[in-house]
Amino acid sequence: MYTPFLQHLETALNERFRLQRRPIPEGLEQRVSDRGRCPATIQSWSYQCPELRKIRYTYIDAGQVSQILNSVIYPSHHYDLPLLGIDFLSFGKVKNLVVMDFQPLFQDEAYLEKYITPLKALHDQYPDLSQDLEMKSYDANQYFSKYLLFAKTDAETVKTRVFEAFQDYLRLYFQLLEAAEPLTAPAEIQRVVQAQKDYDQYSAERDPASGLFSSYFGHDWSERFLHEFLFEDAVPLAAAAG
Ligand code: BLA
Repeated sequence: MYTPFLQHLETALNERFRLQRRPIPEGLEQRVSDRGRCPATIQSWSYQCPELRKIRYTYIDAGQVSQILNSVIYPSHHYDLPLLGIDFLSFGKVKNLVVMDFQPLFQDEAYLEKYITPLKALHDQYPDLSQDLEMKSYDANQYFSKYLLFAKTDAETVKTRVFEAFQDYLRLYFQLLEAAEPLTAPAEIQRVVQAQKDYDQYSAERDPASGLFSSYFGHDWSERFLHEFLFEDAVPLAAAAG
């Protein structure tokens, strides 16, 4: 379902950046489960380059049962750019949930004007993919922009409109990155370091996928996947407490 998206993401990255593999902890790169109704495979990739300190994407293929593409791009700490967040989920071909956003690190006016306002023109082209759905796990006002794509749609629309929107959002993101001025003041860079860490902490604590991971791949593997790969800069709650 999302294979063309995955291929486009890889091509777009390789056209623009000199990617280096970023190591994925032992055992987390790939896993196969036969617990569900359909065998499920989860596979992840991770890269870095001078402009982007962590690019990660994950594909879950459980055949007819579910197909998921999830990705986050973290710019280097000397860019205060939003993170690029992608979460495309299909369950049984009938339920398709697509989310894509420039995920703001800060919510002040000046920041939003600089990095989110440029998204408006694109967003306006896809009213069908901007459905104002309610978020249950996340707070829509933290790490999300008002111009996110957020829709429940059908498989045909995924292939056409969502694929177009995905390419457009990705292109604009790379344009903003190209135009961005690197930060030089240590305090400003430190602020970005902290904001990206806070994003990982927030996301690790709320990720609605942990139940799905556990059911397919077991609790222990899922915890490792969450804390050692997806959101590796989050401090596990138990460690934070004690
Ligand atoms: C929702 N994302 C979900 C759900 C799952 C995942 C299972 C719930 C779907 C449902 O309501 O039935 C899946 N999340 C994943 C997977 C990974 C993950 C597979 O992190 C990792 C491999 N989620 C993101 C990113 C964004 C995001 C980067 O990981 C930003 C674009 C958004 N996912 C997002 C939103 C929802 C969601 C907004 C709806 C949740 C809500 O209602 O609060």
